[in-house]
Amino acid sequence: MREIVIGGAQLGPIQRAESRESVVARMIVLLDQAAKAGCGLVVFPELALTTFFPRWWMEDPAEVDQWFETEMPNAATQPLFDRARDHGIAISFGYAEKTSDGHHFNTSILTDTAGNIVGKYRKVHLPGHSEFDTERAFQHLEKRYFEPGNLGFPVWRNMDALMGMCICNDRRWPEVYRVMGLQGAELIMLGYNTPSVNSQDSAEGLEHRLYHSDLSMTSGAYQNAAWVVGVAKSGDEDGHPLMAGSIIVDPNGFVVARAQTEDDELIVHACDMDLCNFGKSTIFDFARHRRVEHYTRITAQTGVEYPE
Ligand code: CDV
Repeated sequence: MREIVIGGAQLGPIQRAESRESVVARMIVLLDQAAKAGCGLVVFPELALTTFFPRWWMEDPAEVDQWFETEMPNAATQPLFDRARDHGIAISFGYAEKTSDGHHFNTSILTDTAGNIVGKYRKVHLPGHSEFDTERAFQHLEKRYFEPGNLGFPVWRNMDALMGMCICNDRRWPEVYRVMGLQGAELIMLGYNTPSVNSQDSAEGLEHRLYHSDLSMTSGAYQNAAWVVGVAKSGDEDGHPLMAGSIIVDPNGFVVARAQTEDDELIVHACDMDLCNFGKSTIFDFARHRRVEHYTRITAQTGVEYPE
């Protein structure tokens, strides 16, 4: 048995005016709860340190850059790293990264239990658009503010397990899980900011969004015999609702923990990495069963090519 008690630390809304220091204080409260619950690893959402700023149209590069971190850890996040190290808890969280040579990415990092960064991932699938869209009720400008990630989908050995990360929209693409599955991933962590419905919209709309989020993660877990931990930033950010629904999924595709609120909330499950062994050695024994000669379209084309 290789058990890691994992916490999914959902964050409620972060208003545009809220400082990083204030958000980090909220994250530390969740971390302390996780320590009490015996967690060895805690996963926080995508862009955990700020509001979901890609909804705002900005033209001035200095205004854009205020949302980005140029180093990690930095003054605002050092207390989070310190508390995690004191508790002996590994953490993963997302933030907007500006590199020393001026590139902008939507990034997640993973630490070991001593607070050292052992993995970095940069979001590959950027949803939305890059120009102001007059047809939209609100903007989704990830394609404007970020470049597609350039690190692929690496998997790291950490805490005697094989761990990978992806971010939000990535979770909807089966290729993401499979590329990590092909490196033996036993745990895939991700955070998300997914727009929800407004109060005047139908409840069915939210039900569908939650279902599609679950479906993406449960199928990714099952088809690669890996644990998946998906953590939301949720609730109303300056009038823009984000859905909740953070979950922990076992390697058989079953949801074993689920958030009940749209606020700061910790979900916890004791995840045995050895539970991945059965699926990886039977139905999803890739080496025995995959037929790559028939999969060439997957990397040879992006859009649909219809038959004559
Ligand atoms: N932050 C995201 O990537 N959000 C997308 C929305 C825009 C569809 C998501 O896939 O949840």
